[in-house]
Amino acid sequence: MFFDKESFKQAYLEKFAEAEGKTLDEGTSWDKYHALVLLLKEKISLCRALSNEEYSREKEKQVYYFSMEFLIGKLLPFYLVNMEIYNLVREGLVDLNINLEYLLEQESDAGLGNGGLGRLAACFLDSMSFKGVKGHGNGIHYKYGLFEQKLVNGFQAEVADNWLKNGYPWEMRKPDKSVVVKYKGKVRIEYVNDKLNFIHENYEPILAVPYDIPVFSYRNPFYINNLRLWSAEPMTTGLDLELFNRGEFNQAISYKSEVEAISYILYPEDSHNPGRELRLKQEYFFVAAGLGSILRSYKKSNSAIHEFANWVAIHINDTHAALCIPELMRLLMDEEGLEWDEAWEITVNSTSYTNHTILPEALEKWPVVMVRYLFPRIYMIIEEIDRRYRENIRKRFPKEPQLSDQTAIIQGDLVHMAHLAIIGSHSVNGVADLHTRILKGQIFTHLNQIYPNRLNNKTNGVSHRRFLYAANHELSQLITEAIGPHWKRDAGELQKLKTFAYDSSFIEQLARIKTQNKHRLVEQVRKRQGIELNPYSLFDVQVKRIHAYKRQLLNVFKIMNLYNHLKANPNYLREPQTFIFAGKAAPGYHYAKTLIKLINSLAQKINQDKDVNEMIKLVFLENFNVTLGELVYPAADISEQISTAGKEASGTGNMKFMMNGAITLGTLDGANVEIREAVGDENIFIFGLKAEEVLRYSLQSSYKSWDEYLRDPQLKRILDQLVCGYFQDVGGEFIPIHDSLLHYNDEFFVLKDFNSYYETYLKMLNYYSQKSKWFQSTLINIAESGRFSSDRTIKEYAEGIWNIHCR
Ligand code: DL6
Repeated sequence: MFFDKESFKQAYLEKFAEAEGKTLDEGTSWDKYHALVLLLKEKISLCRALSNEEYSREKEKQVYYFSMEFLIGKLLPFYLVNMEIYNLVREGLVDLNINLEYLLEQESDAGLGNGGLGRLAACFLDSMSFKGVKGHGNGIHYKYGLFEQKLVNGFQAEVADNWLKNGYPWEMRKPDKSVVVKYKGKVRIEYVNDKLNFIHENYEPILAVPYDIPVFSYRNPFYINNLRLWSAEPMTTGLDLELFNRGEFNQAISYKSEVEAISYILYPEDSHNPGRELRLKQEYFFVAAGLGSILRSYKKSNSAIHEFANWVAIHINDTHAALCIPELMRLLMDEEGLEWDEAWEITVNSTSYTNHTILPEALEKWPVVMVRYLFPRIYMIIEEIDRRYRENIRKRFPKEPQLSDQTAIIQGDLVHMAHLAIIGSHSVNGVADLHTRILKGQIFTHLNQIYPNRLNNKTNGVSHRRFLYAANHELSQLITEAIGPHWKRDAGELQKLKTFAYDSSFIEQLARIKTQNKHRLVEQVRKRQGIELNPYSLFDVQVKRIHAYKRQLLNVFKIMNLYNHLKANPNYLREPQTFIFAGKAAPGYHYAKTLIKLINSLAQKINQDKDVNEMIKLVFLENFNVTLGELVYPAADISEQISTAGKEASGTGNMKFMMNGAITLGTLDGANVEIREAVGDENIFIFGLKAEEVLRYSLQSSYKSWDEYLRDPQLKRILDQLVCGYFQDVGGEFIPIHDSLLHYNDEFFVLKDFNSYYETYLKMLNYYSQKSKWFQSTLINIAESGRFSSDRTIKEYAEGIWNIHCR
């Protein structure tokens, strides 16, 4: 990239003058940031041009990862680290009187995702590039990302995330690569030369224009992949000049606005199906645009359409992209002239699907009428897939006549997208062992019987280069000094750290770095929210989307209980503690928003109470995003992973905390189960019902939350405090929470698990007071976190699903 600081400075000054047309002194921080990104992008483009030559010389299979969400966060700091020029650039800029930190602040934290699913997609992009997989992202160029969260009087308020307001210098608009996406209209069927032709007429054409973002992974200039995000635009200007000239401005641009609405906003829902037409239009939009462009470029370099599946893998990230299946069928039959059977074989062989949730509300089902109206030809194909599927199942399982109905795609007046995705893919994977077992045994039992080899597990992973190497400089340095630098390439090498478990100086350094990272976070919290935290206290952290099944409420109850005890006995706790929450609630999810208010009301009460606030503090961090996560994970001591067992598909925050040395307090849910296997019982704190027990209670309806309330005086007191004027700043806001527990029988077993959670927490506090033991456990967590790197996951996807060998 740059040989030394001087050559960087020279290149930077030239780029600045050329791009900004002013002197450095006149330049704003944005100008300086902009010039730096342009300079790096130019270098990346050069590498890419060279690697493209490689591509064509050495033909390799390409993967396209279709996802509605890519939560990529900031690219500049990560790419500087990946290019190993962070210090060189920082120092070069210092010479020019520029502070790199200010420039980093200029970049939008591109929030094109809601949570785990979108961040996973971004980690996969990094690992695909790193592992030498030609794997590209395909998604939507949302004008507004996930909303910005503000706290107003303790309530969540949502502000549009205008991440593109100054432009986004990493992206490149590619109008010449646009694709026309067709909605609505009618399908006319012609019979010509013994062949049926399907002609889509009177449709509404929308132009899908791609924006490309380069994916540059750690020291790998040879595999610069592409994240392609599609923006919806009218075919022509979209402006009706006649109406405009008559002064009818709104009508004049109404068509343009209607079209652009398709890529306007990321739905702020992760497990609630908004069920709106626009969302379904979005799903088809990026599918049709992506596949159209893939097929076009495939045909440029390869004329044999029947070999498509040997060279192209289409991966659908949850059912949001399941329309890939009928759309690929349409392209292969209507545009390439293949017969049904061959098109089907190619489609199934090239497509694979990942399921990320078992929550029934997130398993998409779309009304037949809506699908048929928006995409008439696609609906015809879905109907035909469904018809052939039913016929085949009736033949294969004559003694089980109900099987075809139970597993069909069209069920009554709904299109079952997960069934479509399973039937039309050669591989379906869950995201953690437990999750996959639940998919096989409870959710898709019949489909698993029909396709016994199709369902498989690929436990999630996260980019250890982003969440450990780049996010935690001091710890990374310590690790490198101890075991050498190779762990950045092979996270499995972290295991070597285990030899330091009894090295007291190493253990002390771990403790020192943790405190340093707490200082960093404390400073940011002071700056952003004006709240003073104690960097010498234990940091107990729960950051993730706010959802009933993730049970932030259980954590709140723990804090209320500690507070109650502390009021009665000031010596109840040995060491000061800081409780940290962060996360967004879907705007329409009233319960989750009430939880945020509850946390903030409790924070107000505790933080203002002089009797306790030397010992406990509670803070809700505003606007959780990737950048804030990178600050929080390194500072945490306790990682709260307390979902109701069986409900969290995997979790990935648990992995990010672990690699930064936080110790998990969790249920046997999702990937926590595998974290326990990795670190051993001594280095994790597990409590609560197991998934089988939760299932048994639910099936037998044998759980009575009232019994728990009546049995446990601590719990009774807390529940009463929720609704009896204990929180002075609210009226009856918390009654719905109280009712969900007692009148609706506590769906997520908060009361049932409370005791075990609280007892386990006290044990953890006791363990924390034995600092050398605690930091030994910290070390074991870091050392065993290598298996949760997305490099491992991508290798498994490549070899087990996409049939690609990777390094
Ligand atoms: O697989 C990534 C991530 C998991 O770690 C979480 O456990 C899971 O809740 C999340 N799922 C979703 C649901 N989206 N849909 N549909 O975000 O996926």
